[in-house]
Formats: sequence, C-alpha cells, structure tokens
Amino acid sequence: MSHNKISVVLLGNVDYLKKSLITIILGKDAIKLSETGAHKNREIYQDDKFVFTCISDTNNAIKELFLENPVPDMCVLMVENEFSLDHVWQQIGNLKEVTGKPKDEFIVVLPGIRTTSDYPFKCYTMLQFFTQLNDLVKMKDETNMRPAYNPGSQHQTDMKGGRFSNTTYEDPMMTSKRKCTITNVNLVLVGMAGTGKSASANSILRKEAFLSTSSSSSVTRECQVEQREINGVHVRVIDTPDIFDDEMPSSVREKHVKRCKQLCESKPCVFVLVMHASRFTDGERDILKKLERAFGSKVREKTVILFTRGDDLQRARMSLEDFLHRCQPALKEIIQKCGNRCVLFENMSDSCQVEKLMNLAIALSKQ
Ligand SMILES: Nc1nc2c(ncn2[C@@H]2O[C@H](COP(=O)(O)OP(=O)(O)OP(=O)(O)O)[C@@H](O)[C@H]2O)c(=O)[nH]1
Ligand SMILES: [Mg+2]
Repeated sequence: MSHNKISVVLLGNVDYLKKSLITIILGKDAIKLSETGAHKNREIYQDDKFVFTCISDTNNAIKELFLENPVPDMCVLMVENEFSLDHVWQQIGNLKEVTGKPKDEFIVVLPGIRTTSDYPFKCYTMLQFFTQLNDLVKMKDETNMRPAYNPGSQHQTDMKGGRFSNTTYEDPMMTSKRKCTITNVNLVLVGMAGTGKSASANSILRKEAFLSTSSSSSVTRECQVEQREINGVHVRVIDTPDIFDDEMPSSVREKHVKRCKQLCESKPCVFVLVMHASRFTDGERDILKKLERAFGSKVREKTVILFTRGDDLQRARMSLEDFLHRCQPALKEIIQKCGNRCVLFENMSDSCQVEKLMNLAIALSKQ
C-alpha cells in the first residue's frame, strides 16, 4: 500500500455497501477500479488520494492484512440498516482478538440517517465519516507540503508523507473537539546482546551515534540517548545494554532500568524489542516477562518488535509475513502479546523501515 495515500480498511460482510461507499468517495464506478492481487480474500480500490481495502470476514484474511499493514488510517466496520447490536459487538470483539488492536480502533459506520447516541462501540454517522476522511486528506496534504528536517540528508525522502507524521489528530466523535498533539516520543530499544539495538538506533537516527559492532560480549554498557526530529516529532532514541542477561547482577540491572526511565524524561514511551529475524534464542523465550518485571505489567501494550537482519529473510525468499507465519510458537506468542506490531529492519542498507516503525510508535503513543 502506498504510504502517501489515506488507507482505509473496510470490514463487514456487506460487499454491496462497501462498494457503494467507495463509488461515492472516488466518484467512479468502484468495480472498474478493482485490482486482482496476490490475495484472494481482498479487493483494493484506489485513486491518487485513497486506498480502500475490502477484506472478507475470515480471521486469517484479517490477520494477514493487519500483519502487512498494521496501522491503516482508518478501520471501518460496515453494517446494514437492520444490524443487531449483539452481532456488531461480537464482530468488534473478534477483530480485537485477531488483530490485537483496541476495540475503539474499529469504527462502525452507521447506515442511513442514524445518530451515534447510545451505542457501546465507536461509531460515525455518514457525515462524520466523510468529515474524518476530509480531515485526513488535509492532514496528509499539510505533511507533504512541510519541509523535512535536516535538508540534505537522505531522510527527506524516507519520512516524507509518513502516515502519522502529521502531529495533529482530530476526532469528530469527541463532543468538545479536543486536539491531541504528539510532539515527542521516546523510543527505548531493548533486547539481548548482539541483536542489533545500537545498529537499529543508528538507522533511526541516520547517524553513527552509538557503537555497533560484532563482539562475543556486550558492546553497549550504559543506557544512552540521542535525538532527532522526524516530521515535526521530537524523537528521543534510548539505546540500552542487554538487561535480560541472566548473568547480570540484579543491582546492575536495576541501575540500568532506573537510568533508562530517567532518560525517558517525559511520556510517551514506546519500547522497541529488538530481535534477530533469523535466530530466536532460548534466552528470548521469557523476554516479555523480564521486560514486564523491569518496566511494569503494561509494557507490552507499548511495545513494537523490531526484527533485524532483514536481508537474511530476503535471501531465504521469505517476506516478514511468511516469517511470522512459520516462526516457532513461543515467538508467535510474544508477537501476539505485543499486538502483532512488528517491523523488519536491515541495518546494512537503506529502506523505508524507519517510517513503518514511526507509524507504529506514534499510533501507540496516542493511546
Ligand atoms: N547484516 C546485518 N547485521 C546487523 C544488523 N543489525 C546489526 N547487525 C550487526 O550485528 C552486530 C551487533 O550489532 P549491535 O548493534 O552492536 O548489537 P546490540 O544489540 O547493540 O549489542 P549490545 O550492545 O552488545 O547489546 C554488529 O556487527 C552489527 O553490524 C542487520 O540488520 N543486518
Ligand atoms: Mg549496543
């Protein structure tokens, strides 16, 4: 999916409603725009501003789509006029289970001229839905017009048009139109020694800020911070030593954790759990428990998994999606517990990997 377009996922078993809605928005017959892709269970309709993905209601199809594109701009559940509250509530519960996203990320668009009162789920009237789409288009246009930070760096093309790179989000559902502004985010890179925390931090920062090298022992010995602005968001990147090392005395671990919390200064904090794409070690089986012990039981709600050595997967002709399907159950469980939020990095080469991570981080920091 293009990152410069508004991406909307349309869910619900009402094909004719989805297509009518798309036809109205695009101003063209949606059927003619239909694309046949590699995926049997989805249809894509797009123009220069929007990408609509209609997905069939099977759990596998939904899971697959959200693994590929974990942060669409809007997830809409279409319902018919005669919908049953119980059924819709059940569908939203299922979507939460399958995608790991909170229930209110799925917006029910109410058919006809219903009002939004009294429903237990997040919903928009048709008017609110169109208003929200319009606001998203404006936000994206503003972002694309804004000059990127640090002229001359390759980063200009990397981050331009990032989905959540605009810092202002307005929700038409809120009674008093509250504006939520994301101005800063702390990215805390954690993981076992040698997984590529410092290399990934350098990729995010676009400079060799931290020492990253192959070694039989831990290279990073203290928590360190460096910062950079990414499309108006002040990003503090915190590199850490391997705090999961069982050999490390608990007093030393506590010292690192304390320092790390100090470096975060202010919220929001997003944890980036760095792992090798090609190797899942025994020491990583209980890594989430260790992370929770250090940073609290809710840490997984704010965690993104970053797999390094993306080239290894490429050499094995595997996409991230293939890898996630085939990985061992213990790793699958960790991924699921972190809301299926994964990104793939190859720190030895340049790609749009940072944009994807930032999309997830900004989305998390809004919650
Ligand atoms: N091919 C490849 N090598 C990588 C990648 N990421 C990291 N490395 C290499 O892996 C080695 C370890 O990387 P570091 O960034 O030092 O790992 P770390 O997690 O910071 O390690 P500690 O500081 O010891 O905890 C280095 O030689 C990196 O060049 C990657 O995406 N691809
Ligand atoms: Mg390091």
